[in-house]
Amino acid sequence: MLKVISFTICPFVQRITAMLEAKQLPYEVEYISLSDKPQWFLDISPNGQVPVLVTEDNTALFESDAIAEYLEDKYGAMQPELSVEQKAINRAWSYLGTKHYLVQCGAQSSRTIEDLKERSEKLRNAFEKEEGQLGKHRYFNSDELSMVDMAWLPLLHRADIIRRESGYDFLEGFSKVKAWQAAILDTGLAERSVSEDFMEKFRGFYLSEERVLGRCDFTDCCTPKTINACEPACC
Ligand SMILES: N[C@@H](CCC(=O)N[C@@H](CS)C(=O)NCC(=O)O)C(=O)O
Repeated sequence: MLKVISFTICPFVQRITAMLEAKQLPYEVEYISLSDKPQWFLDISPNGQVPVLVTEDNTALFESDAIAEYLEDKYGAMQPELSVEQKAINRAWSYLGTKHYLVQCGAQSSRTIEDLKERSEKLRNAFEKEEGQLGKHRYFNSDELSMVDMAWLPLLHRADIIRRESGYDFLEGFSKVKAWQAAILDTGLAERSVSEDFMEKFRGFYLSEERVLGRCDFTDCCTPKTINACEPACC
């Protein structure tokens, strides 16, 4: 059986587990501590990072882009009819999403309003680009799920959690991205691609008292659009 080596709140892992769920492939997950990586993991992960996918032939694959392409090649593409150009475009939009995983982690980790402002702006630049692409279909460029939807799923899932838990909406003003987010969350893939204790771990890390998103209630308070001129009374 396929096996994913994972860290509970890692978005790169979630992209891969979401693909496995979308393709309805059976897999098991082994969680490791990133602050105390086991030697067996270092032996199979040249970059020392998760995800690692151990294939049915017992080959260890690393780097989420490579793993995502492997799953497409080995188990059937999500959009089998794409031209070479459309595949390249999909890869590029997927990359724009995955390139922002750590930007979102940074924004969520902000300890001050100033940090949150600066970091959300970077993240929102990517959502703004998406806003210009969306609108014709249910998902990214089709009424069927694609690689691009899987690459953006962790960002959209986390934006939804942050809005529900803190009132701060990374997607404020992006109506098409919000519709896309709703369509993707409606599939149930976001919940199915994380572990049962995901919310507990996520809250413990990003919504603790140290983090501005944990400390403040942003409902009726600073928003990404007003944050420049905002004197937060909510913190
Ligand atoms: N480029 C890698 C990035 C993966 C990544 O950054 N994973 C993080 C966890 S979310 C990690 O393993 N960090 C541990 C480390 O860098 O030592 C990929 O796409 O797979």
